[in-house]
Amino acid sequence: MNDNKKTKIKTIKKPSSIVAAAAIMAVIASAAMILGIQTQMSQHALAQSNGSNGTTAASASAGNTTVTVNPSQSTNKEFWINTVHLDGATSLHAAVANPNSAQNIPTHPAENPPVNSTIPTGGGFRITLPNKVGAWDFRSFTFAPDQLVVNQGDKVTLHFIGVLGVHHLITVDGVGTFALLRGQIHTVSFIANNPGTIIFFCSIHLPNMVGQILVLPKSA
Ligand SMILES: [Cu+2]
Repeated sequence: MNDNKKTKIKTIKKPSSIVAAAAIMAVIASAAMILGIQTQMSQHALAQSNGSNGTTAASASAGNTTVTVNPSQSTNKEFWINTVHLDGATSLHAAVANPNSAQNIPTHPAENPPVNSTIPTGGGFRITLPNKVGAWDFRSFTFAPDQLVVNQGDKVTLHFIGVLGVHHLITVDGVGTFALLRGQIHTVSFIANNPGTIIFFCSIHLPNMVGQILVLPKSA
């Protein structure tokens, strides 16, 4: 229901003033909520009356309310981008092996890290070498999502969310650079005037903490 609501709000034509926009959006939001509740109730009734076929009928009914957005139309595009690191660790069972507990008996010893592993410098990767019981881990930083697609002329809003990693120093090419700590949200907005690719990256965690915004050319 949230997705439907967002789509409805975003397809409203550009209002003449921000105050008018806020008022209209508030009305639309409450209307969407009421409609959403009614749709849900009628789907429930439909599902009940159709018996075993109810799920299919409800899906078809919801499908009829889909709003089609013209891809060449300029709209506001809003994204929430999390800072993430992926961690791969050796079997912890090997590290906490306890002969008195059947659950903690390791089925195999911890594997060794690759001998000739070449990890790029730049801070985006981290490997911790095996400890005294052979446990080691490997970390890779990234953004989620890291691939965005917008249309030329869109107003693009990016909310960067500090989730994993203590500290990031993020640059959105042509827009600006800012620090981001865990627990912070930093928002940037810009108009995607030119078709092409806009890069965003964290200079502390290169080369892998990088994302791309693909700006599709406006159709003639
Ligand atoms: Cu970073």
